[in-house]
Amino acid sequence: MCESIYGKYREVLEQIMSSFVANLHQYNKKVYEETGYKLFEHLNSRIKEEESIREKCRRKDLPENTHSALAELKDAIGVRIVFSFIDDIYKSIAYIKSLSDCRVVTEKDYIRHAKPNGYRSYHMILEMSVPYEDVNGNYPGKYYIEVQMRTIAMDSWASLEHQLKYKKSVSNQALIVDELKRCADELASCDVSMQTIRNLIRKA
Ligand code: 0O2
Repeated sequence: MCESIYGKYREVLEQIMSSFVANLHQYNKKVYEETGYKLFEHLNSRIKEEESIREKCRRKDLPENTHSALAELKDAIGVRIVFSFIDDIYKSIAYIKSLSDCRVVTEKDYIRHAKPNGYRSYHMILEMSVPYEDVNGNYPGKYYIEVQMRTIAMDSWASLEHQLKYKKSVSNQALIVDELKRCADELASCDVSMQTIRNLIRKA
């Protein structure tokens, strides 16, 4: 069996991911204790699978090695946080930005600026400064985490749309694409209404 592309850093990646996830759960708990409401519904985290990261190296014309996987590509660690309400996404972004060991490398607000296909989500690449050596020999090391934040509606839409990618030939492709776009826009409008209703309930 060939060696993992993550080499000796695999365990470090797991540790960085668990500590970031634990921090977010802790924050969710604190907000719940203060307000009686959860900030986010749930979160999933993963180390990108061996084959996916190798395929991404090939797609980006990078050598298939540990340096590419950890320093050139920045989504070896992925965390997806799913919320009920849009405002809570922006509140969590502010919290993540306030963390002392974390620097935001890129941000893409596909919520305010949806992709043409209707995809909505907020993406951040974080550079974490951690007490482990990194692939460039730095200590503290720099490791990256891709964070995706979206509402429950955006999340179920993205899962459905993702299925299209894995279908080789789809009959009615154009119709499906149109319907997905229509559905994304309707869901976005419901997300805004849900937020407004919550605000009204809180004010009442
Ligand atoms: P996977 O297997 O999900 O991780 P880059 O990461 O820089 O090469 P890009 O497209 O510039 O790619 O980054 P972006 O826009 O931040 O998207 C990164 C991830 O968001 C993708 O990861 C998808 O998971 C998700 N995503 C982006 N656009 C769409 C979309 O239109 N539909 C769906 N369902 N998901 C999307 P990967 O690496 O493509 O794949």
